[in-house]
Amino acid sequence: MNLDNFYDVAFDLVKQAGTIIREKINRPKDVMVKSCEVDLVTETDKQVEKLFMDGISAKFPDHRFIGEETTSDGAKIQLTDAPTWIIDPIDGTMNFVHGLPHTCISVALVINKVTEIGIVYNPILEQLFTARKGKGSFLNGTSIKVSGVKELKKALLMVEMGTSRDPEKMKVVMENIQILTSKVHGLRTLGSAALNMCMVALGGADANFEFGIHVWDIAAGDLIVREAGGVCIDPAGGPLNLFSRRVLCVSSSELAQELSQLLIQYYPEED
Ligand code: LIP
Repeated sequence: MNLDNFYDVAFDLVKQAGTIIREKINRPKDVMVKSCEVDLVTETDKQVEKLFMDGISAKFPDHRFIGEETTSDGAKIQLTDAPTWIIDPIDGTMNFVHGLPHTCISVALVINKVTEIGIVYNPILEQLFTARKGKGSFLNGTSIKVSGVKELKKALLMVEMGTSRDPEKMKVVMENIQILTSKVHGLRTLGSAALNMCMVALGGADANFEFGIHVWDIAAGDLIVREAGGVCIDPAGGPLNLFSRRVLCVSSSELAQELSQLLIQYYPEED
């Protein structure tokens, strides 16, 4: 098992994917809807996912994949102990469709159910976040650390509406925003779960939570936050389950505890 080799091959493919995303973002797009009118996919999402999977399969034929555009048909995901790449070819597809430059490719390698590699690349703003288990997190090759902020009243929070317009889910999103607005420094939305998490890793934001995300939105971000010294847990407290469609990532365990006690919880059907 040669993790350095896996990383180098994935890194090259992510950079190639970035070139495609950069070339396509300001061109007319073929946009299709998935679960609802605000859950979008484009030809570029599919092209990038294929490029990554074909490139990995050519070098490592026994590796498996969980990819947003090849897996998100509602079937339950089976994670085995085999090396498995979890891919979101374009996280922030809505931003990509509109030409808003907060969009990225997100890939993670999980072996024996442990995340070994995480890469999130925004090729428009040239932000390349990388992490290897036990080796720290980096932005464009420079080491990054979470802010360490411990109090909610001093925290900048990344939040999202998500891509579901289910009334029950919307109610929880709105109630949480209402509760938190008066308790934090500020709320921000980037429109990409992976980039929201990377902002926590970078120390530019202090916390991020979302209900309804999928494993491909958060697998890489989870490692990048933890390797930057942050905490990723279930929003109600307790360990993070990558497949539970719930995430809370934070700059300190104190802030994690304060937030998890305040949040109104929502439990989507698992991946
Ligand atoms: C989306 C994220 C968005 C989040 C949604 C969804 P997609 O991913 O980027 O920030 O709110 O839940 O996961 O569909 O653009 O890959």
